Amino acid sequence: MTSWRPDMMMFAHISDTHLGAAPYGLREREDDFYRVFREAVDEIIKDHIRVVVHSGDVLDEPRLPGKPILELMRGMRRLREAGTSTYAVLGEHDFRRVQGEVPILRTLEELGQIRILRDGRPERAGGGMVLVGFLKKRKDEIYAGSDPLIERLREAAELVTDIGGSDRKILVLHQGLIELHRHAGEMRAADLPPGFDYYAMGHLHDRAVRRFSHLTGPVVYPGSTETTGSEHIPVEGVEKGFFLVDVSGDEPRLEWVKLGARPHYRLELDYSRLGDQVEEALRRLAGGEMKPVLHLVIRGRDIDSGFLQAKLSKLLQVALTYRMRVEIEEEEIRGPGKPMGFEEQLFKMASKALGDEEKAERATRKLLPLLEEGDSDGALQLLMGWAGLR
Ligand SMILES: [Mn+2]
Repeated sequence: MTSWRPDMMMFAHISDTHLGAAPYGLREREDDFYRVFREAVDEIIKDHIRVVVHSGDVLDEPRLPGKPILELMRGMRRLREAGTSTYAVLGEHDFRRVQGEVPILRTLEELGQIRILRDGRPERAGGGMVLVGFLKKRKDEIYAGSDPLIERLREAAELVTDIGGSDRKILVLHQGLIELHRHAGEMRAADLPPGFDYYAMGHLHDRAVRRFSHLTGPVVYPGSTETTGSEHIPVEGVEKGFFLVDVSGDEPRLEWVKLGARPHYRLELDYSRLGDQVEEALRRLAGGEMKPVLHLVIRGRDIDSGFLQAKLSKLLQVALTYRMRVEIEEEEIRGPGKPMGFEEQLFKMASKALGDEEKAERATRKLLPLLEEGDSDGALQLLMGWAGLR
């Protein structure tokens, strides 16, 4: 950001840094998470950003060895020394639901390195920005329970309407929206309250910026800063980073800051042309700055795992590691000569079950079509006729 001015209302929105994660148990992958985190801190300091909003999952686990905590503390100390304040909500990876347990982030707060947003309590972040955040809630705490989140959100929205009109209001949540992710989503966008200028979201690891007609600001997921494994991996790879957000105007302006995360590519391979395709991939991926992680999809039939492994292991010349999924192509079921149709198969099965071709004929060619049409009267008459009652 070259056009920064001291009067700008700006913050960095980052999420899901998952420090301490080591996908596939690889040391290189653990270091990737630290590297992009340091890079993010560098960018934030370089751009003179005074406020950082972290939407949760700062750490990968509530209990961690010293290394990730040291990385976090160094980053936070550098930000503090640059005059930058970091505000965070806790994601499910940052704390354990155990009575009396103290989250690691709470110890950093004690040192003045980070501020944890307390449920529904507005916090002035300086620069005319007001933050309201909530600790990660489980599905059963969102819509039910003694103190459902949706009620608290409504209260929070009312609370911030009383705050001066020129202030910018930012809601910080570590929750997945069902509209964006069917499986990882826990709540509906419709249940987010209007009244905020920006909805700083965490939990979903794919980047997303969405507008909903009932809301007064964009709903933004920067996604995780490194690839964690829950993302959709396209053929062309994923991009990781965070947002710089300028809320000084009527509309928030977002600037994407790309981080040097390790590349992840999806590679679709046809078993019958495996050798050629592997060679082609070797040529294409050679000489990259950082060895990628490959997500292979192998399609074919009569797959020999020894042959497969031998061919694929060549990819380790250019890739850090690879994951693979094998999709077996089913052979079509064919009768002698021409393919057997569905009705024919059904008739054969019915004949076998009833032990009588005539009954099977009646059931599949006369009764079934009537039932399929929902003609229960017709079906009943037919049955009564067969039973000699009509
Ligand atoms: Mn996460």
